[in-house]
Amino acid sequence: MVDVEKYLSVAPEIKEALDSGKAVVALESTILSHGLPYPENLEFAHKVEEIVRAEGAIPATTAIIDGKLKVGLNADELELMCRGENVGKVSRRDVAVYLATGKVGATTVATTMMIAEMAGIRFFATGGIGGVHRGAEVTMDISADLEELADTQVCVICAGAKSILDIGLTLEYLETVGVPVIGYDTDDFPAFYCRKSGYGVDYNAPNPEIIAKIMKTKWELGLKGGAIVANPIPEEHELDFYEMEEVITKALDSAEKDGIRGKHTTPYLLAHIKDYTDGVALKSNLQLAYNNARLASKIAVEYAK
Ligand code: PSU
Ligand code: MN
Repeated sequence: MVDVEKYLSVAPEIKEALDSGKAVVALESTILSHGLPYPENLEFAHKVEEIVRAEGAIPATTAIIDGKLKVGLNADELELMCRGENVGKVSRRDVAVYLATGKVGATTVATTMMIAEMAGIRFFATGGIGGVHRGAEVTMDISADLEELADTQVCVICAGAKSILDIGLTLEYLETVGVPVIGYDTDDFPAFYCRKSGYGVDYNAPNPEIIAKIMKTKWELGLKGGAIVANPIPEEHELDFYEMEEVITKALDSAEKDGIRGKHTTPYLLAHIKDYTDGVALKSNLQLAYNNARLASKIAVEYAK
């Protein structure tokens, strides 16, 4: 028998907000445990929640702790995720294992979407999504994030995808599985640190209101799945595309030499990019994620009206 309530642990403030139809924005924890270094990630974890609140929405960071799908983490739980000791990276396939064994798990985009949908949260802000990896025609390394976007009714606000991925193939995959890719005030699909990737979006949405309306329409129709809102990094924090290409190529070469595969690939590449850029990329990463939290909150507030 399906019994989601048994596993779901929603913080009282979030439950109250959901019950009264207020805007709530989900946030992931893999970015904390496996995407950003300590202690910068801890400052980030608190600040991103403050940004959501400043826009009039309630933040809901998710994780798997003590056999529960946690929606909303307290300060100790945020610290635990940010220290990242013995914290696994949990994608859809890992969820039951982590719940049943009591292991602590950081939620990826895919898992955060799952948990958000179970709790009734429609909007989720992150940095970048997973996608089709370069060389996937041989490795078959395609993030579970893409299938989740196809199936789960959550709208993901991100800064596009890092070019550690094959962005062209990622967009093809999203088209195949029916996921709208909406640019926020842009015709270009952004490449995380860069405002342009060389690929376009399906639709340029000029404001949060229209994005809320598109999502309402999709879900009123009963269409399964979510959408991507691609929000370019603010110009003042943008990095040079060609310099980042060089850094990413170097990280990919290093991963190849070290024989990195599967779920370890993305965290490995992120950590190496950070090291190669001496913290410059880290600063941009934080800023684009704040920017996404701000937009996600505005959309969620519109949707709640
Ligand atoms: N891309 C980033 N930063 C991240 C991630 C992706 O630029 O932190 C994280 C997200 O949690 C995403 C996960 O869901 O990595 C994807 O991992 P994989 O490629 O193994 O599916
Ligand atoms: Mn993968």
